[in-house]
Amino acid sequence: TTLTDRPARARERLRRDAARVLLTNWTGTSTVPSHTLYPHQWSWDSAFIAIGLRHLSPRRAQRELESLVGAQWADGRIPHIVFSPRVPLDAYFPSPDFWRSSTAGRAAGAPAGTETSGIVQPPVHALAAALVHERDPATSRRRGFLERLYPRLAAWHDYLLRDRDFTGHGLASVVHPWEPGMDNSPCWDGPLRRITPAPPESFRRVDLTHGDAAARPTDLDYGRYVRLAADYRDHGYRDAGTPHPFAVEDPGFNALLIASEHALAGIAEQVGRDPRPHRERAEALTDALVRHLWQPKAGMFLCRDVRGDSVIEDRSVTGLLPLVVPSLPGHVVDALLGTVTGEHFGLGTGTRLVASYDLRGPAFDPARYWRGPAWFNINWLLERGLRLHGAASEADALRRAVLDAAGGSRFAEYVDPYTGEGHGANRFSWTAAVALDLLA
Ligand code: 2M8
Repeated sequence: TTLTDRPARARERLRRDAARVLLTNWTGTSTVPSHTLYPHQWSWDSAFIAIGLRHLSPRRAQRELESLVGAQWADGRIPHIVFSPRVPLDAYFPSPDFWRSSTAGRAAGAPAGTETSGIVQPPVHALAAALVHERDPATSRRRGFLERLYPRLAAWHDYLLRDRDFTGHGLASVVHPWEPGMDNSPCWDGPLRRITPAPPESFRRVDLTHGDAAARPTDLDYGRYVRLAADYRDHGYRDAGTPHPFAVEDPGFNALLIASEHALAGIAEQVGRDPRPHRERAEALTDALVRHLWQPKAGMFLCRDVRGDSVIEDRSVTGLLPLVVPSLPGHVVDALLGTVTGEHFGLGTGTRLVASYDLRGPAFDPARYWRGPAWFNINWLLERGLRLHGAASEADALRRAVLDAAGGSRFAEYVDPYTGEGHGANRFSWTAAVALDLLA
């Protein structure tokens, strides 16, 4: 071995190990995030998984997204979990008998033959579909991949902007802390205080049989998650009829919608449809995002508590995700780049990866789920955003750090942003998937 071929061999080993994770977690029609902790199909996980899987099998990557949109509701929503009928009910909580989509969700258009949850996750799917297509356009065309996906992705975005724009700002609101994907982010602490938790004896937390309690949300959090989901279900999952006591305009969720709307314009072109409505919608969303959620003093975007009609002052990484938006005003981009490397997120000074929450924030905890640890899907998005806005050396450094941390933690679900120590599940699918993508 010479000194020069060592890195190449290390990359090849990492690629092989990441591929093995995705092959092991493939179920025949889709990929589980983790066989232990999350043994079903998750919405935004599948999008990131497809982005990695396209390098192993473009066809499988297409099927990953097709199986997810196959469970779409008639109102356009893509559910956050598609349950596998082969997995025992007690393998994950809340299970299909809690959500009862095929009965409770009938009026809102839930499918009859598949059990799903009734809430959603960040709309990163059109972006994933475009990237999957690009990897192998011939197979995609032969299979009619984009033709089948296009109307479903358009209906998904329509749902969010039709049924979830509670303020008239032209932005989508999330109605449950599981929807933005950052379950126990300190940003939700304030809005959640208004929610009466479901009694602890009314549910059983299966997650604690696989995960360390100190690295998971608390029982009090879970009581509130259960209450909100049960109330939504008991209102037939109809947004117009549900009071939605938790409603938040989240910048990351909306930024991904914008990136996906741009991707949808490209998809529309590929399938011979007019891309202009998508471009216009992406620009209108970008204006709304900057107008309502940009906070110049913080140097980043902050969430808005819709019910409390107030800004949520906590700095969460969700407020940096708009870096993936192409047409941001220059002053916003400059400020965001400063914040990524500044004292609150400290990339390149103290931490290896961008943390999920303000390093100086009162609630920061380097091990507890979305209250500080670094997440691989988020760092993949930030790497892309940095590159998009010309910060190539920061993007290169982040790419190396993501690959080191992914391999070093055996593809952990999340890591301590300072040390890279792994937490949560290992052999976690999106960690392997984004590593594969960054290696390609
Ligand atoms: C986590 O969320 C689920 C609920 O959806 C859970 O804790 O049981 C989050 O990290 C979420 O972002 C992720 O999609 C999901 C599966 O990986 O796990």
